Amino acid sequence: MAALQQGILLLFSAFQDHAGKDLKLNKRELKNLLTKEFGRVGDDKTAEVFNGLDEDESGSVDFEEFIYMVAALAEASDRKT
Ligand SMILES: [Ca+2]
Repeated sequence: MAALQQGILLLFSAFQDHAGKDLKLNKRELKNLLTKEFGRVGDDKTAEVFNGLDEDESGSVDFEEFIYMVAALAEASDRKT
């Protein structure tokens, strides 16, 4: 399997683990995901990230919106090295 395809499947699997049946993250689910993947995250930071991700202001973060966060994080960590 191509590396990119594998990466996307991993991302989707992490997203799916937290998003539940509706495949959308609410604020609590996003906090769980951030805590699991990045360590303890406060409510203020969660709200900040959530509001930044919820492009269409639907009150939830879908996979497409979630991908933007991953891309931004990848870019940020790329700059550090
Ligand atoms: Ca949304």
